Formats: sequence, structure tokens, C-alpha cells
Amino acid sequence: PEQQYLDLLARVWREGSERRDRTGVGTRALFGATMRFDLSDGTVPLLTTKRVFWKSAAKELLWFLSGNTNIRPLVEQGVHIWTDWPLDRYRRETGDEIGRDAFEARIVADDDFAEQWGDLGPVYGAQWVGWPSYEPVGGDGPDRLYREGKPINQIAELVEGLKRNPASRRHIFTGWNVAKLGTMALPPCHMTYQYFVEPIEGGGGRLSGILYQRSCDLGLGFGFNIFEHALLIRMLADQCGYVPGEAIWMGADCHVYLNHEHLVAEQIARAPRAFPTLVMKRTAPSIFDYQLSDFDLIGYDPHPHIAAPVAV
Ligand code: THF
Repeated sequence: PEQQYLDLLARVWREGSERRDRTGVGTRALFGATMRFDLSDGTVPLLTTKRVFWKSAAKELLWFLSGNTNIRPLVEQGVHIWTDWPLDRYRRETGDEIGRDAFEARIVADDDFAEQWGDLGPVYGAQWVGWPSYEPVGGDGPDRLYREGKPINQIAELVEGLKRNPASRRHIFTGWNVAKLGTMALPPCHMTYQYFVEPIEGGGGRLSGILYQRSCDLGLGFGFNIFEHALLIRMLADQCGYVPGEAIWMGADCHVYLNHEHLVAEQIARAPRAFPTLVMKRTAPSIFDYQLSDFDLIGYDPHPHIAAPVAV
């Protein structure tokens, strides 16, 4: 199953067109790819050709579901994957060449500093559980005025929909809020999720999900993105009383950063091992109540971690 990923990684590196991207690092990229991972045996797609820090990934998913968009709770939990964007903005806007550790220490220690410099804008969590709605309050035509109404919790509605109307073709949530893209530190990469409940003979259902990812850093991000996609399917299935089906991934701009050459070479030379089994230790009262300690991974035996720089 991991071979799909290794094949794409190799193909992008071999055949991808070289492009200068937003970050200036440069990538090789191909457009349009699909992968499918079977979850029905209890396994989750967690790469084995390098160690992936799955606890960081799980914490990131729980952070999305909390609706929080500040890096502070992540940093407090030892998760550093979002630090570089606020750090970059802080350095640019203040000229202070503060180190990464010192910046993180201030984010944790100083409430005002965290509020001013730690927020990423209305990224993932803000849209997932607090998509803004608008109500007209007067005016006409182009001068019509609106006020913000009750925010929409897409995830809560998704769970309700999956339970009440499994045959629906509208089990979708998305982070791509066009009106808010300009104020996000980064527009969503893993942007749209859709679910499908297949009826099982004798009752119940099998839950599958498709993730549409507009832009994928195959070297660093993919290992996190696919694991979180699968974990969310498991959590949703757990909440709705379904069994897990498949995690399907559709990537649009699939790229490898030019400074990840060593990672590609090493990873494709390694033999993939079996995916680990995810055990859910309890069914939380709601989709918003899971904690890291609710998840156990059995049989995760990866090759060693390979460090690679993240393009900001
Ligand atoms: N930008 C880029 N260039 N790549 C990404 O993968 C990415 N994301 C998120 C937003 N912008 C992105 C951030 N997610 C790591 C992992 C996920 C990230 C960002 C960085 C990372 O550095 N992983 C290392 C170290 C992990 C650790 O120290 O805990 C790794 O080896 O996995 C993708 O959604």
C-alpha cells in the first residue's frame, strides 16, 4: 500500500516539471494523482519508509477540531510544525532576528505576544467549526449591509448528516473559504473532505472518505496529511457506529522540493513495512472530545526518521 506513495514520489522526482514556487525553494511537480488505502482491517496509512511523528499529526488534527488557529497550544504540546510561518512574519515585521526556540518560548510565556504573533488567521480550524455566515441587515444592491450570523460548525453538521442520512451525496466539509483566503497565513492545502457510507448486509455501514488536496509537499506534508485523513475517518466512524472503509487521496499539485533530494533517494531505496493498527480506546462523547490518549498504535516499526527542511 505504501508503494503507491513511493511510486508517486519517484515519478514526481523523475518526470516532474521544475517550477519556481511561492517559497523560492523550487519544486518538481506533477498535476493530478490518486491513492487508496484500505482501513477496513484496522490499519492506518502511516509511512514506514521513514518515521513519521504521528503524535504531532494527531495533535494537529485535534487542534483543527478545537477551532483554534493560534500556534500556542501546539507549541505547548511540543509540536513545532506551524511555528515557521508566524516566526517568519514576526522577523519580517519587526526586524528582530529572534531564534526559533526563543520565539516559541515567548509564545508560551507571554499572552499578549501569543495573541499578536501566534495567530495564523482564519485557517483550517476556524473554517471547519466556525465558518462565518452572514445575514442582511439593510441597504440595497451593491450597498447591501450584512452582519455576521451564527457561525456554522461544518464538522458537527457532518456527523449529524452521516448518522441521519447516510445515503447523502453531500457529506462534505471544506476549508476553502474564498472570502477569507487573504487573511490566512496560508490557504488550506488539504482543502475538501467528502464521505460515503456503504450499507453493509445485516445493517450498519462502512465509512470511506476522499481528501482533495490542492497542493501537496510529498516529502514532508503528505505523511501527516494522509494519516490525519485516516484518523478522522476512524473518529467519524466511531462516532456514527460505522466501520472504516477506505481513505482515498486526490492530489492536484503534487510536488517535491528541490532540497528534499536526499529524502527521495533514501526513502525509495527502503523496503516498506506493514502499516500499524490503530486502536481507539474509547468512544468520546462527541467528535470534539477525543484526546491523544484515546489512540494507540500497534506494530509501528518504521525505518529511521529523515530530516528535511520545510519551505515557508
Ligand atoms: N508547507 C510546506 N512547505 N510543507 C508542508 O508540508 C506544509 N504543511 C503545513 C502547512 N504548510 C506546509 C504544515 N505542516 C512539517 C510537517 C507538517 C507541516 C509542516 C512541517 C515537518 O517539518 N515535519 C518534519 C518534522 C516534524 C517534527 O519535528 O515534529 C518531519 O520530518 O515530518 C502540510 O500540511
